[in-house]
Amino acid sequence: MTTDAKILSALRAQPDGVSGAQLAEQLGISRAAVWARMDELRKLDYDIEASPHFGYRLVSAPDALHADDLLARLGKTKVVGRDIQVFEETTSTNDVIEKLARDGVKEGVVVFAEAQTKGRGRLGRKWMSPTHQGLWFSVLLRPELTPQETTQLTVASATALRRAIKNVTGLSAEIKWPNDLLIRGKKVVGILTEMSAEVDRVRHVILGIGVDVNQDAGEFPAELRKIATSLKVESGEEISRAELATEILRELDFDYARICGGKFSAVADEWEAGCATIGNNVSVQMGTRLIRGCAEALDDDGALLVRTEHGHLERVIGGDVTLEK
Ligand code: BT5
Repeated sequence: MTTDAKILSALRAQPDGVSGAQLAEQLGISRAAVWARMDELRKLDYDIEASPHFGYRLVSAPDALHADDLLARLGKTKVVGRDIQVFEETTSTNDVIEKLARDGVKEGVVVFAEAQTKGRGRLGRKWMSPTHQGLWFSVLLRPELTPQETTQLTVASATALRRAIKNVTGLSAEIKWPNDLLIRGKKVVGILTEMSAEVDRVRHVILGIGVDVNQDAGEFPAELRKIATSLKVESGEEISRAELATEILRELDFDYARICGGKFSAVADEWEAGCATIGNNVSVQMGTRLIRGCAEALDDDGALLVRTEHGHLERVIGGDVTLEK
């Protein structure tokens, strides 16, 4: 943790105030150095009160994402969020992680961008990533999975995101296989899983996650208004993106540990319970092929099992699913 992350962490742990002397001792720096760091944090819009009696007190934090702040809020995790980087703007956070992966960086690093100029969905589709309004981020993972098993990670991400959204906003989102979370039928989260693999071994997986947080309904472009929503629209309240971000990373870390520990079936059970797809009639567009049927379950790799109109059980590992009414 950086010094600023440690300071923010200490301020959060003692909301009534912490003395300069105590901070200096805890951090192994002089009181003057603590004072100087507080000044820098204030420049980043942290409202930090200083009084001779109570010491330093964190009154409020800005809504902007700061790596130090996120690390301080998150605390220790097993893998996800071991390192966090925040960019004001980038093409796509998946691109940034791809570079880090090729440089041999360890798994668990997370890259957030306040805005993406080339945010992408699957099959070259665009992902709108307006400045400061959502969470646009990617996670580098190096799991010991076969390429076929990586769908498990998309499934795990969806369950983790669902829990985090529930914990922070109270909202219940529904999962739509394989990579969407919906609220009242409208998309609020999209997940893009990209990987680099050999025939039977995964080199790395990049989980790219987009969460619509604080947009107002009218701020979505016309083509998205009918199909997309934000947590603010659904809850009627502005959401702290930093709080949501750390809750998501914590839940992702938990589910990643479950997957790595061979407990995918527990994740899959939870996924099925929160899933709008299972038990429903669906049509699935897979390239040029369209199949229709009833989505019955997930298999052990996270693929969707669809009983077709002709009674066959089809294993679907990719494609666009539409829920039939
Ligand atoms: C997805 O693709 O849903 C995956 C989206 C992943 C975005 C994250 S953000 C961080 C990381 N960096 C990236 O560059 N990407 C990832 P797909 O299922 O193909 O859905 C794409 C479709 O969703 C588009 O064609 C639009 O119809 C719709 N869409 C675009 N922007 C949206 C938004 N902000 N909210 C809801 N729907 C959106």
